[in-house]
Amino acid sequence: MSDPATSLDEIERGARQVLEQNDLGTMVAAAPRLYPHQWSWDAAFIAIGLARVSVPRAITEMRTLLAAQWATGMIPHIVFSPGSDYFPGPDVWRTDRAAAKPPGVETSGICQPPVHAIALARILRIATQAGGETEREARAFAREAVPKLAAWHRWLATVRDPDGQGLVQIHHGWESGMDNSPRWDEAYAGIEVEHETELRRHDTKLVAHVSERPSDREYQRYLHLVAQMRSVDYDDSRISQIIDFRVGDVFLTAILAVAAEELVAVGREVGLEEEVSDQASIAARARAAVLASVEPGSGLCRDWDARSGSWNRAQSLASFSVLLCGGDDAVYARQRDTITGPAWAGHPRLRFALPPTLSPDDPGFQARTYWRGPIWPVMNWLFWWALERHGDSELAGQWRGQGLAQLADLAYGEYYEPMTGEPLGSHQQSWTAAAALDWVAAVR
Ligand code: 9WN
Repeated sequence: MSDPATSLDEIERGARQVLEQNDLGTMVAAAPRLYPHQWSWDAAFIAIGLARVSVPRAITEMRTLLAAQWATGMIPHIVFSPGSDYFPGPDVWRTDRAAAKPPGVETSGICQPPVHAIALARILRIATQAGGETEREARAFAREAVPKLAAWHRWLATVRDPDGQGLVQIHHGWESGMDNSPRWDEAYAGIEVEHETELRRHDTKLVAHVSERPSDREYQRYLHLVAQMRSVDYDDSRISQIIDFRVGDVFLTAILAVAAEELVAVGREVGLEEEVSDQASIAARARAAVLASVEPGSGLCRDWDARSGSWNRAQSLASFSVLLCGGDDAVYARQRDTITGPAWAGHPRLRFALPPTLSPDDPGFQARTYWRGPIWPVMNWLFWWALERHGDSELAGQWRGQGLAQLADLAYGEYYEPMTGEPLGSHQQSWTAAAALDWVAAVR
Protein backbone atom coordinates (compact mmCIF):
# COMPACT_ATOMS: atom_id res chain seq x y z
CA MET A 1 0.00 0.00 0.00
CA SER A 2 1.25 3.46 -0.82
CA ASP A 3 2.92 5.40 1.89
CA PRO A 4 1.97 9.08 1.66
CA ALA A 5 5.34 9.95 3.17
CA THR A 6 7.21 8.44 0.22
CA SER A 7 9.06 11.33 -1.38
CA LEU A 8 9.49 12.21 -5.01
CA ASP A 9 13.19 11.44 -4.55
CA GLU A 10 12.35 7.88 -3.56
CA ILE A 11 9.95 7.43 -6.46
CA GLU A 12 12.61 8.75 -8.81
CA ARG A 13 15.37 6.59 -7.36
CA GLY A 14 13.23 3.46 -7.60
CA ALA A 15 12.18 4.27 -11.15
CA ARG A 16 15.79 4.75 -12.27
CA GLN A 17 16.64 1.39 -10.75
CA VAL A 18 13.81 -0.32 -12.63
CA LEU A 19 15.02 1.01 -15.97
CA GLU A 20 18.61 0.11 -15.15
CA GLN A 21 17.72 -3.42 -14.11
CA ASN A 22 15.53 -4.01 -17.17
CA ASP A 23 18.18 -2.62 -19.52
CA LEU A 24 19.42 -5.35 -21.88
CA GLY A 25 22.02 -3.05 -23.51
CA THR A 26 20.38 -1.55 -26.57
CA MET A 27 16.80 -2.21 -25.49
CA VAL A 28 14.94 -2.07 -22.21
CA ALA A 29 12.77 -5.12 -21.59
CA ALA A 30 9.14 -4.08 -21.08
CA ALA A 31 9.21 -5.98 -17.77
CA PRO A 32 11.85 -8.15 -16.08
CA ARG A 33 10.21 -11.57 -16.45
CA LEU A 34 6.79 -11.28 -18.05
CA TYR A 35 7.96 -9.27 -21.08
CA PRO A 36 11.69 -9.92 -21.75
CA HIS A 37 11.75 -8.11 -25.14
CA GLN A 38 11.26 -4.66 -26.61
CA TRP A 39 7.63 -3.69 -27.24
CA SER A 40 6.85 -0.91 -29.67
CA TRP A 41 4.73 1.50 -27.68
CA ASP A 42 6.47 0.59 -24.44
CA ALA A 43 9.79 1.58 -26.06
CA ALA A 44 8.46 5.06 -26.87
CA PHE A 45 7.21 5.67 -23.33
CA ILE A 46 10.41 4.15 -21.91
CA ALA A 47 12.50 6.46 -24.10
CA ILE A 48 10.74 9.45 -22.54
CA GLY A 49 11.67 8.21 -19.07
CA LEU A 50 15.22 7.40 -20.20
CA ALA A 51 15.60 10.93 -21.55
CA ARG A 52 15.18 12.18 -17.98
CA VAL A 53 18.27 10.14 -17.10
CA SER A 54 20.30 10.10 -20.30
CA VAL A 55 19.25 11.49 -23.68
CA PRO A 56 21.81 9.32 -25.56
CA ARG A 57 20.34 6.18 -23.95
CA ALA A 58 16.83 7.32 -24.94
CA ILE A 59 18.04 7.73 -28.51
CA THR A 60 19.53 4.22 -28.50
CA GLU A 61 16.15 2.85 -27.39
CA MET A 62 14.38 4.52 -30.29
CA ARG A 63 17.14 3.51 -32.75
CA THR A 64 16.82 -0.16 -31.79
CA LEU A 65 13.11 -0.03 -32.48
CA LEU A 66 13.42 1.91 -35.72
CA ALA A 67 16.08 -0.52 -36.97
CA ALA A 68 13.33 -3.15 -36.91
CA GLN A 69 10.89 -1.08 -38.99
CA TRP A 70 9.54 -3.04 -41.92
CA ALA A 71 9.98 -1.88 -45.54
CA THR A 72 6.25 -1.13 -45.65
CA GLY A 73 6.66 1.46 -42.88
CA MET A 74 5.17 -0.73 -40.14
CA ILE A 75 6.92 -0.66 -36.78
CA PRO A 76 6.52 -4.16 -35.33
CA HIS A 77 4.96 -4.63 -31.93
CA ILE A 78 7.79 -6.77 -30.54
CA VAL A 79 11.52 -6.72 -31.30
CA PHE A 80 12.78 -9.96 -29.79
CA SER A 81 15.88 -10.13 -27.63
CA PRO A 82 17.86 -13.35 -28.05
CA GLY A 83 16.95 -16.48 -26.13
CA SER A 84 14.22 -15.44 -23.71
CA ASP A 85 11.06 -17.27 -22.81
CA TYR A 86 7.95 -15.56 -24.10
CA PHE A 87 4.98 -17.08 -25.78
CA PRO A 88 4.33 -16.54 -28.64
CA GLY A 89 8.01 -16.18 -29.63
CA PRO A 90 9.72 -15.98 -33.05
CA ASP A 91 9.08 -19.69 -33.71
CA VAL A 92 5.34 -18.98 -33.66
CA TRP A 93 5.40 -15.67 -35.53
CA ARG A 94 7.75 -16.94 -38.28
CA THR A 95 8.16 -13.46 -39.73
CA ASP A 96 11.30 -14.70 -41.50
CA ARG A 97 8.80 -15.41 -44.31
CA ALA A 98 7.78 -11.76 -44.54
CA ALA A 99 9.37 -9.94 -47.48
CA ALA A 100 9.08 -6.55 -45.71
CA LYS A 101 10.89 -7.49 -42.47
CA PRO A 102 14.48 -6.22 -42.37
CA PRO A 103 17.16 -8.94 -42.09
CA GLY A 104 19.08 -9.48 -38.87
CA VAL A 105 16.25 -8.80 -36.41
CA GLU A 106 13.48 -10.99 -35.08
CA THR A 107 10.11 -9.32 -34.77
CA SER A 108 6.42 -10.04 -34.47
CA GLY A 109 4.23 -9.32 -37.50
CA ILE A 110 1.73 -6.80 -36.15
CA CYS A 111 1.94 -3.24 -34.79
CA GLN A 112 0.93 -1.13 -31.78
CA PRO A 113 -0.30 2.45 -31.27
CA PRO A 114 1.95 5.14 -32.84
CA VAL A 115 3.14 7.07 -29.79
CA HIS A 116 6.70 7.30 -31.16
CA ALA A 117 6.56 10.83 -32.56
CA ILE A 118 5.23 11.97 -29.20
CA ALA A 119 8.37 10.47 -27.66
CA LEU A 120 10.64 12.00 -30.29
CA ALA A 121 9.22 15.47 -29.67
CA ARG A 122 9.58 15.09 -25.93
CA ILE A 123 13.16 13.81 -26.13
CA LEU A 124 14.03 16.75 -28.36
CA ARG A 125 12.45 19.15 -25.88
CA ILE A 126 14.32 17.64 -22.93
CA ALA A 127 17.58 17.73 -24.92
CA THR A 128 17.01 21.34 -25.97
CA GLN A 129 16.61 22.31 -22.32
CA ALA A 130 19.94 20.59 -21.61
CA GLY A 131 21.64 22.28 -24.59
CA GLY A 132 25.21 21.62 -25.82
CA GLU A 133 26.21 18.21 -27.14
CA THR A 134 23.00 16.61 -25.83
CA GLU A 135 20.92 18.94 -27.96
CA ARG A 136 23.14 18.44 -31.01
CA GLU A 137 22.86 14.69 -30.69
CA ALA A 138 19.07 14.80 -30.31
CA ARG A 139 18.69 17.05 -33.35
CA ALA A 140 20.84 14.70 -35.44
CA PHE A 141 18.73 11.80 -34.28
CA ALA A 142 15.52 13.67 -35.05
CA ARG A 143 16.70 14.21 -38.63
CA GLU A 144 17.26 10.47 -38.91
CA ALA A 145 13.92 9.51 -37.30
CA VAL A 146 11.51 11.98 -38.93
CA PRO A 147 11.34 10.28 -42.37
CA LYS A 148 10.93 6.88 -40.70
CA LEU A 149 8.09 8.02 -38.49
CA ALA A 150 6.46 9.80 -41.42
CA ALA A 151 6.50 6.51 -43.34
CA TRP A 152 5.05 4.72 -40.32
CA HIS A 153 2.15 7.18 -40.06
CA ARG A 154 1.60 7.00 -43.83
CA TRP A 155 1.31 3.22 -43.68
CA LEU A 156 -1.26 3.41 -40.89
CA ALA A 157 -3.29 6.06 -42.72
CA THR A 158 -3.37 4.18 -46.04
CA VAL A 159 -2.78 0.43 -45.76
CA ARG A 160 -4.76 0.30 -42.51
CA ASP A 161 -7.69 2.31 -43.80
CA PRO A 162 -8.59 0.24 -46.86
CA ASP A 163 -12.24 1.37 -46.88
CA GLY A 164 -11.36 5.07 -46.56
CA GLN A 165 -13.53 5.26 -43.44
CA GLY A 166 -10.91 7.28 -41.55
CA LEU A 167 -10.33 5.10 -38.48
CA VAL A 168 -7.12 3.07 -38.55
CA GLN A 169 -7.98 -0.62 -38.68
CA ILE A 170 -6.33 -3.22 -36.51
CA HIS A 171 -6.12 -6.95 -37.19
CA HIS A 172 -5.55 -8.14 -33.66
CA GLY A 173 -6.46 -6.93 -30.17
CA TRP A 174 -2.72 -6.85 -29.42
CA GLU A 175 -2.37 -4.07 -31.99
CA SER A 176 -4.52 -1.81 -29.82
CA GLY A 177 -2.23 -2.37 -26.83
CA MET A 178 -5.43 -3.02 -24.83
CA ASP A 179 -5.39 -6.71 -25.62
CA ASN A 180 -8.47 -8.14 -23.90
CA SER A 181 -10.52 -4.96 -23.52
CA PRO A 182 -14.28 -5.49 -23.88
CA ARG A 183 -13.84 -3.23 -26.92
CA TRP A 184 -12.86 -6.37 -28.84
CA ASP A 185 -15.34 -8.87 -27.39
CA GLU A 186 -17.82 -8.63 -30.25
CA ALA A 187 -15.14 -8.99 -32.90
CA TYR A 188 -13.56 -11.97 -31.12
CA ALA A 189 -16.95 -13.60 -30.53
CA GLY A 190 -17.37 -13.93 -34.29
CA ILE A 191 -14.15 -15.94 -34.69
CA GLU A 192 -14.37 -19.71 -35.11
CA VAL A 193 -11.12 -21.38 -34.06
CA GLU A 194 -10.90 -24.57 -36.14
CA HIS A 195 -7.40 -25.67 -35.16
CA GLU A 196 -6.41 -25.01 -31.58
CA THR A 197 -2.78 -24.05 -30.98
CA GLU A 198 -0.68 -25.75 -28.33
CA LEU A 199 -0.40 -23.01 -25.72
CA ARG A 200 3.00 -22.75 -24.01
CA ARG A 201 2.09 -19.80 -21.85
CA HIS A 202 4.52 -18.51 -19.23
CA ASP A 203 2.58 -15.34 -18.47
CA THR A 204 0.00 -16.98 -16.20
CA LYS A 205 2.81 -18.28 -13.94
CA LEU A 206 4.45 -14.88 -13.64
CA VAL A 207 1.56 -12.99 -12.04
CA ALA A 208 0.10 -13.43 -8.56
CA HIS A 209 -3.14 -14.88 -9.89
CA VAL A 210 -4.17 -16.24 -13.28
CA SER A 211 -7.26 -13.97 -13.31
CA GLU A 212 -4.93 -11.00 -13.90
CA ARG A 213 -4.23 -12.26 -17.44
CA PRO A 214 -6.37 -13.15 -20.48
CA SER A 215 -7.88 -16.66 -20.52
CA ASP A 216 -6.75 -19.64 -22.65
CA ARG A 217 -9.92 -19.25 -24.68
CA GLU A 218 -8.87 -15.70 -25.51
CA TYR A 219 -5.35 -16.87 -26.34
CA GLN A 220 -6.70 -19.45 -28.81
CA ARG A 221 -8.32 -16.62 -30.73
CA TYR A 222 -5.15 -14.50 -30.49
CA LEU A 223 -3.12 -17.36 -31.95
CA HIS A 224 -5.70 -18.08 -34.63
CA LEU A 225 -5.23 -14.55 -35.98
CA VAL A 226 -1.44 -14.94 -35.92
CA ALA A 227 -1.82 -18.19 -37.90
CA GLN A 228 -3.94 -16.40 -40.49
CA MET A 229 -1.33 -13.67 -41.00
CA ARG A 230 1.49 -16.22 -41.07
CA SER A 231 -0.37 -18.21 -43.74
CA VAL A 232 -0.04 -15.27 -46.17
CA ASP A 233 3.52 -14.42 -45.13
CA TYR A 234 2.40 -11.13 -43.58
CA ASP A 235 1.62 -9.64 -46.98
CA ASP A 236 -0.53 -6.56 -46.28
CA SER A 237 -2.73 -6.84 -49.34
CA ARG A 238 -3.53 -10.47 -48.60
CA ILE A 239 -4.03 -10.08 -44.86
CA SER A 240 -6.87 -7.59 -45.22
CA GLN A 241 -8.71 -10.11 -47.41
CA ILE A 242 -8.46 -13.14 -45.14
CA ILE A 243 -8.23 -11.85 -41.59
CA ASP A 244 -11.10 -12.57 -39.19
CA PHE A 245 -10.57 -9.35 -37.20
CA ARG A 246 -10.77 -5.92 -38.80
CA VAL A 247 -11.76 -3.08 -36.48
CA GLY A 248 -11.29 0.69 -36.77
CA ASP A 249 -9.55 1.55 -33.49
CA VAL A 250 -10.62 4.97 -32.27
CA PHE A 251 -7.96 5.28 -29.56
CA LEU A 252 -5.10 4.38 -31.91
CA THR A 253 -6.52 6.85 -34.45
CA ALA A 254 -6.61 9.66 -31.86
CA ILE A 255 -2.98 8.91 -31.04
CA LEU A 256 -2.12 9.06 -34.74
CA ALA A 257 -3.75 12.50 -34.96
CA VAL A 258 -1.57 14.01 -32.23
CA ALA A 259 1.56 12.05 -33.18
CA ALA A 260 1.37 13.31 -36.77
CA GLU A 261 1.13 16.89 -35.47
CA GLU A 262 4.07 16.36 -33.14
CA LEU A 263 6.02 15.08 -36.13
CA VAL A 264 5.19 18.21 -38.14
CA ALA A 265 6.59 20.32 -35.30
CA VAL A 266 9.78 18.26 -35.03
CA GLY A 267 10.20 18.19 -38.82
CA ARG A 268 9.99 21.98 -38.98
CA GLU A 269 12.39 22.36 -36.08
CA VAL A 270 15.09 20.31 -37.78
CA GLY A 271 14.53 21.60 -41.32
CA LEU A 272 12.68 18.61 -42.77
CA GLU A 273 9.43 20.31 -43.85
CA GLU A 274 9.26 18.33 -47.09
CA GLU A 275 9.42 14.98 -45.28
CA VAL A 276 6.43 15.89 -43.10
CA SER A 277 4.37 17.68 -45.73
CA ASP A 278 1.57 15.08 -45.63
CA GLN A 279 1.41 14.75 -41.84
CA ALA A 280 -1.00 17.62 -41.16
CA SER A 281 -3.58 16.09 -43.47
CA ILE A 282 -3.04 12.65 -41.88
CA ALA A 283 -3.74 14.30 -38.52
CA ALA A 284 -6.82 16.16 -39.73
CA ARG A 285 -8.30 13.05 -41.27
CA ALA A 286 -7.64 10.97 -38.16
CA ARG A 287 -9.16 13.60 -35.87
CA ALA A 288 -12.26 13.91 -38.09
CA ALA A 289 -12.74 10.13 -37.90
CA VAL A 290 -12.47 10.19 -34.09
CA LEU A 291 -15.11 12.91 -33.91
CA ALA A 292 -17.35 11.08 -36.38
CA SER A 293 -17.29 8.04 -34.07
CA VAL A 294 -18.96 9.95 -31.21
CA GLU A 295 -22.27 8.46 -30.17
CA PRO A 296 -24.69 11.38 -29.77
CA GLY A 297 -26.48 9.96 -26.72
CA SER A 298 -23.44 9.45 -24.52
CA GLY A 299 -20.98 11.81 -26.22
CA LEU A 300 -18.43 8.95 -26.16
CA CYS A 301 -16.22 7.57 -28.95
CA ARG A 302 -16.70 4.17 -30.52
CA ASP A 303 -14.68 1.61 -32.46
CA TRP A 304 -15.94 0.51 -35.85
CA ASP A 305 -16.22 -3.20 -36.68
CA ALA A 306 -15.40 -3.19 -40.38
CA ARG A 307 -16.35 -6.84 -40.90
CA SER A 308 -19.86 -6.58 -39.49
CA GLY A 309 -20.25 -2.91 -40.51
CA SER A 310 -21.34 -1.77 -37.05
CA TRP A 311 -20.23 0.47 -34.20
CA ASN A 312 -19.03 -1.33 -31.08
CA ARG A 313 -21.16 -0.86 -28.00
CA ALA A 314 -18.53 -1.36 -25.29
CA GLN A 315 -17.54 1.66 -23.23
CA SER A 316 -13.99 1.84 -21.93
CA LEU A 317 -11.14 4.26 -21.35
CA ALA A 318 -10.85 4.44 -25.16
CA SER A 319 -14.31 6.04 -25.31
CA PHE A 320 -12.60 9.25 -24.16
CA SER A 321 -10.36 9.55 -27.21
CA VAL A 322 -11.41 13.17 -27.82
CA LEU A 323 -9.52 14.04 -24.63
CA LEU A 324 -6.41 12.86 -26.46
CA CYS A 325 -6.85 14.62 -29.78
CA GLY A 326 -9.37 17.42 -29.16
CA GLY A 327 -11.05 18.96 -32.18
CA ASP A 328 -14.47 19.86 -30.76
CA ASP A 329 -14.74 21.87 -27.55
CA ALA A 330 -18.27 20.75 -26.71
CA VAL A 331 -17.46 17.05 -27.11
CA TYR A 332 -14.22 17.52 -25.18
CA ALA A 333 -16.10 19.20 -22.31
CA ARG A 334 -18.69 16.44 -22.24
CA GLN A 335 -16.11 13.64 -22.18
CA ARG A 336 -14.20 15.53 -19.50
CA ASP A 337 -17.35 15.78 -17.36
CA THR A 338 -18.08 12.07 -17.77
CA ILE A 339 -14.55 10.85 -17.04
CA THR A 340 -14.22 12.99 -13.91
CA GLY A 341 -17.76 12.07 -12.79
CA PRO A 342 -18.96 9.40 -10.34
CA ALA A 343 -19.04 6.56 -12.88
CA TRP A 344 -15.33 6.93 -13.72
CA ALA A 345 -12.39 8.72 -12.04
CA GLY A 346 -14.76 10.34 -9.54
CA HIS A 347 -16.19 7.00 -8.45
CA PRO A 348 -16.57 7.09 -4.64
CA ARG A 349 -14.96 3.67 -4.13
CA LEU A 350 -11.70 4.39 -5.95
CA ARG A 351 -8.48 4.50 -3.96
CA PHE A 352 -7.11 7.20 -6.30
CA ALA A 353 -9.16 9.54 -8.47
CA LEU A 354 -7.78 8.20 -11.75
CA PRO A 355 -9.58 6.77 -14.78
CA PRO A 356 -9.96 2.97 -14.72
CA THR A 357 -10.07 1.01 -17.98
CA LEU A 358 -13.76 0.28 -17.40
CA SER A 359 -16.31 2.08 -15.28
CA PRO A 360 -16.72 0.28 -11.93
CA ASP A 361 -20.48 0.52 -12.61
CA ASP A 362 -20.17 -1.40 -15.87
CA PRO A 363 -21.57 -4.97 -15.54
CA GLY A 364 -18.37 -6.24 -17.22
CA PHE A 365 -16.04 -4.49 -14.74
CA GLN A 366 -13.38 -6.84 -13.34
CA ALA A 367 -11.21 -5.06 -10.79
CA ARG A 368 -8.16 -7.35 -11.21
CA THR A 369 -8.30 -8.38 -14.84
CA TYR A 370 -5.90 -6.59 -17.15
CA TRP A 371 -7.73 -4.21 -19.53
CA ARG A 372 -11.17 -4.96 -18.04
CA GLY A 373 -11.10 -2.67 -15.04
CA PRO A 374 -7.66 -1.94 -13.53
CA ILE A 375 -5.96 1.44 -13.68
CA TRP A 376 -2.86 1.61 -15.90
CA PRO A 377 -0.27 4.25 -14.88
CA VAL A 378 1.05 4.61 -18.42
CA MET A 379 -2.45 5.49 -19.64
CA ASN A 380 -2.63 8.12 -16.91
CA TRP A 381 0.63 9.54 -18.26
CA LEU A 382 -0.75 9.65 -21.80
CA PHE A 383 -3.96 11.42 -20.76
CA TRP A 384 -1.95 13.78 -18.56
CA TRP A 385 0.31 14.65 -21.48
CA ALA A 386 -2.70 15.21 -23.77
CA LEU A 387 -4.52 17.37 -21.20
CA GLU A 388 -1.41 19.52 -20.77
CA ARG A 389 -1.10 19.83 -24.54
CA HIS A 390 -4.71 20.95 -24.67
CA GLY A 391 -4.08 23.57 -21.99
CA ASP A 392 -6.25 21.71 -19.48
CA SER A 393 -3.63 22.13 -16.76
CA GLU A 394 -5.95 21.87 -13.79
CA LEU A 395 -7.14 18.33 -14.49
CA ALA A 396 -3.70 17.37 -15.78
CA GLY A 397 -2.20 18.46 -12.46
CA GLN A 398 -4.77 16.50 -10.46
CA TRP A 399 -4.13 13.30 -12.40
CA ARG A 400 -0.37 13.69 -12.18
CA GLY A 401 -0.69 14.17 -8.40
CA GLN A 402 -2.92 11.13 -8.03
CA GLY A 403 -0.73 9.16 -10.44
CA LEU A 404 2.37 9.86 -8.37
CA ALA A 405 0.51 9.03 -5.16
CA GLN A 406 -0.41 5.67 -6.67
CA LEU A 407 3.24 5.00 -7.52
CA ALA A 408 4.42 5.80 -4.01
CA ASP A 409 4.12 2.05 -3.30
CA LEU A 410 7.40 1.78 -5.27
CA ALA A 411 6.14 -1.43 -6.96
CA TYR A 412 5.95 0.18 -10.44
CA GLY A 413 2.98 -2.07 -11.20
CA GLU A 414 1.85 -2.76 -14.73
CA TYR A 415 -1.72 -2.02 -13.58
CA TYR A 416 -3.54 -1.41 -10.30
CA GLU A 417 -6.67 -2.63 -8.55
CA PRO A 418 -8.80 0.55 -8.61
CA MET A 419 -10.45 0.14 -5.19
CA THR A 420 -7.52 -1.10 -3.11
CA GLY A 421 -4.58 0.38 -5.03
CA GLU A 422 -2.89 -3.04 -5.11
CA PRO A 423 -0.27 -3.42 -7.88
CA LEU A 424 -1.14 -6.17 -10.38
CA GLY A 425 0.40 -7.92 -13.38
CA SER A 426 4.11 -7.38 -13.58
CA HIS A 427 5.94 -5.32 -10.97
CA GLN A 428 8.98 -3.23 -11.99
CA GLN A 429 7.21 -2.57 -15.29
CA SER A 430 9.46 -0.31 -17.37
CA TRP A 431 6.86 2.08 -18.79
CA THR A 432 5.43 2.68 -15.33
CA ALA A 433 8.90 3.67 -14.12
CA ALA A 434 9.29 5.89 -17.18
CA ALA A 435 6.00 7.67 -16.45
CA ALA A 436 7.15 8.23 -12.88
CA LEU A 437 10.45 9.78 -14.04
CA ASP A 438 8.75 12.16 -16.43
CA TRP A 439 6.14 13.17 -13.86
CA VAL A 440 8.75 13.79 -11.17
CA ALA A 441 10.76 15.95 -13.59
CA ALA A 442 7.62 17.87 -14.54
CA VAL A 443 6.77 18.59 -10.88
CA ARG A 444 10.22 19.98 -10.10
C1 9WN B 1 1.08 -8.62 -25.89
C2 9WN B 1 4.23 -5.02 -22.95
C3 9WN B 1 2.84 -5.26 -23.51
C4 9WN B 1 2.06 -3.95 -23.71
C5 9WN B 1 0.59 -4.19 -24.01
C6 9WN B 1 0.01 -5.10 -22.93
C7 9WN B 1 0.81 -6.41 -22.87
C8 9WN B 1 1.40 -8.30 -24.43
C9 9WN B 1 1.06 -9.51 -23.58
O1 9WN B 1 2.16 -6.13 -22.59
O2 9WN B 1 0.64 -7.11 -24.10
O3 9WN B 1 1.54 -7.63 -26.74
O4 9WN B 1 1.81 -10.49 -23.66
O5 9WN B 1 0.05 -9.50 -22.88
O6 9WN B 1 -1.34 -5.34 -23.15
O7 9WN B 1 -0.11 -2.96 -24.07
O8 9WN B 1 2.62 -3.23 -24.77
O9 9WN B 1 4.16 -4.23 -21.79
